[in-house]
Amino acid sequence: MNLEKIPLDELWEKMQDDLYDGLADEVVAATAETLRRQLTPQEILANGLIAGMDIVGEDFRDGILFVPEVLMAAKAMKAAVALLRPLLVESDVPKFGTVVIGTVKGDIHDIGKNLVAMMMEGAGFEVINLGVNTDANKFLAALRDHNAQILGMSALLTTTMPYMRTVVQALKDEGLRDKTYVMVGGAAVNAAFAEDIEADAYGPDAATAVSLAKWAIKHEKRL
Ligand code: B1M
Repeated sequence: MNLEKIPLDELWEKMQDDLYDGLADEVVAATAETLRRQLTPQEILANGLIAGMDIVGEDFRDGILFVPEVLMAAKAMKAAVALLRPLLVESDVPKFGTVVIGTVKGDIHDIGKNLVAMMMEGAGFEVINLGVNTDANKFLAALRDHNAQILGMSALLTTTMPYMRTVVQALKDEGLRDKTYVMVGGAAVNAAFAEDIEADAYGPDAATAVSLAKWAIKHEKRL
């Protein structure tokens, strides 16, 4: 199919359908075409990839899709995000702060957390990405080893988000809480929960997470 001839709204629809079907090559090709049309990574994520993944999430919830299909969709999304990565991380800004980020213990969802990490890099942060299933000791060791000012935790499951409270408590126990700006996010989390566990900020999306982190550094919050 000649993607260059497809109107943009149909291209978004195709990208979402192909993501749903886990067709990585097709999703990558559509992503490349949107880049050729000079759309921004943020537009591509919002209108194509994240929009497609939201549909996958709904059908996963409703028992229409199962783990193997969702894994295929996640693989396709990751392949497309790899194409956006150079644009998301490219930055002439000198590094001005360090962020330790990870998905909390028990949770292996990493697409959103990796987007936050990439966009933080693009904004000029040094990012220590600890991956998934990260326990409190690992978060604390990385904060110390890298002298990081910001801790970012991601959780997508209602069963794993309470672990964020455990990490905040560990920071308090180890005397690191006052020097660390704690940000939380991920589909399971909301602002009320962030406040309840005494995190400093909740990021509903990657762009907001970056703005909050920049604000924290600028205003020397907990540094
Ligand atoms: Co999972 N899963 N999953 N899954 N999965 C959800 C989260 C779910 C909502 C689906 C559903 O039922 N509708 C549901 C959770 C229900 C709940 O707890 N309330 C669910 C479930 C139940 C499960 C399993 C338990 C299923 C099972 O095995 N029975 C299992 C758990 C595994 C585990 O972690 N232990 C499981 C497994 C999986 C896969 C492995 C198949 C796969 C993950 C692959 C991967 O990540 N490598 C998967 C996927 C893909 C999803 C959905 C469909 C999509 C998640 C995603 O990548 N979204 C998801 C449905 C959904 O969320 N709508 C679902 C796109 C991504 C860009 O968004 O991660 O939210 P998100 O990130 C956003 C913001 O939240 C924010 O910025 C990002 C970009 O804007 N953000 C932050 C994220 N982290 C942040 C941190 C910040 C700030 C902002 O500061 C530090």
